[in-house]
Amino acid sequence: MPRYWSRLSAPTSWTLWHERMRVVVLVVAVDGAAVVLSLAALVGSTITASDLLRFGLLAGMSVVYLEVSRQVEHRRRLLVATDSSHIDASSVWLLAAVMILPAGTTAALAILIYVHLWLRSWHRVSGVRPYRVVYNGATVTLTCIAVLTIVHATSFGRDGIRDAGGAFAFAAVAIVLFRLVNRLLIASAIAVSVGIHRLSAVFGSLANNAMEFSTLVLGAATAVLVVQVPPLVLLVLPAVFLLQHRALLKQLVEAATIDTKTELLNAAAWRQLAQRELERAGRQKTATAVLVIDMDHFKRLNDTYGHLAGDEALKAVGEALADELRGYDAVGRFGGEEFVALLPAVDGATAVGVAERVRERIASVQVRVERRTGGIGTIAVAASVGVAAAHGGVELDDLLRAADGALYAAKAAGRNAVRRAPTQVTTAA
Ligand code: GH3
Ligand code: MG
Ligand code: MG
Repeated sequence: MPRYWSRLSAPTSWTLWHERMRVVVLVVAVDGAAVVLSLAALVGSTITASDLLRFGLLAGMSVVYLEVSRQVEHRRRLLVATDSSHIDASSVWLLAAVMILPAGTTAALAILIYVHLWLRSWHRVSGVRPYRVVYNGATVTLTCIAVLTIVHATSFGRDGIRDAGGAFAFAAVAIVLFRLVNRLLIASAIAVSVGIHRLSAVFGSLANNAMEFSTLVLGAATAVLVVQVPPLVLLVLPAVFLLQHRALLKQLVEAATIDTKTELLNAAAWRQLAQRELERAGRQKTATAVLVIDMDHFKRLNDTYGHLAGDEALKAVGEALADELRGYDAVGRFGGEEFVALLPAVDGATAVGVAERVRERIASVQVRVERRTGGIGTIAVAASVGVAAAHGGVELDDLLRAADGALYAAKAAGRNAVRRAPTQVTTAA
């Protein structure tokens, strides 16, 4: 038996069964509901020959798209260290199906797309858990059935596409419902498994929503084309590929500039941004300050609570820094347990005040960790901050050296402290 079948068809070996009880219940309930409702939809739908043709067209497009995009996907996985699986274009075909097919064929299309994705893509990716793929497929199938049910219960029928005004209203309603129902199902999984800590966990990030909106609009256009001028539906494919490349580009830029542990800038990206800010300060003769922030006794924290707890602490401190500093302050992780912030148009005295605020904020961070004895506990962390400031253009390394010296003084003074370089930094011409 091929490896992918043996991995998928052995649900007893799924890591799902090691999850908490409520996660298991949610997954089994959603998967079960998707199966039962899909069967009911298949049995209950009257499927005409033209429905079958349209189904074949959409299924064909989804298969062609996935087969061609596998090359791009393969390269993306080599370049981007992320466990996020396939860049998802399936909602193009599924939204179109919701708008023009009966529930039975729509559910069948959702299942076909997910089985194809599994066979040709996901099963090769290490770390992709089969139960999650099945759960995603189930939520998408349920989304389709729910939206179809709502749409058909209202005045929008499958013939709502015949005139321009009707098509526009129908598309708008279908897009909004599709996104809402899908996010609701995803958010409930997040709420049950890890809890909702941020609003973006419910609604998704802005970039993610923009991408999904474009995908769904293409789906609506596909529906109109399938009904009105079927041959032109092929024109949708290049547009979907463009969308995929757009998403790919965003991921590559992020991979090159963002520190995966803290989601702050990585050292190289921070340096570039800092250098640009200093050049501007040179031209405009304005002040610039740098904070170098080093965690206190971090080795001890790692030794006592383990490396994973250390990573959680870095993440929590990164969040605190991003929250405490302004949007245009460049904040980065310089390596290890050391952070840097460049504050444009801030003089030395003000920077000491900011550094003091940052130090207090870090000291108030409570990191959630799993105790070795079981259960969740919290640990406190602290950091020392070195501050250096300059007026006009200086070399970044001179500024960093001065801040490092100040950091050393803060450590020597007993840690959890702020110190400022004794003199303003200048660079010999
Ligand atoms: P000090 O107060 O003098 O700064 O003491 P310290 O223990 O923080 O300083 P030291 O430089 O001796 O140790 C830094 C430690 O940070 C060593 C390393 O194990 C840990 N560390 C560096 N990078 C990471 C990381 O990415 N994750 C975790 N968990 N630990 C890290
Ligand atoms: Mg340290
Ligand atoms: Mg250090």
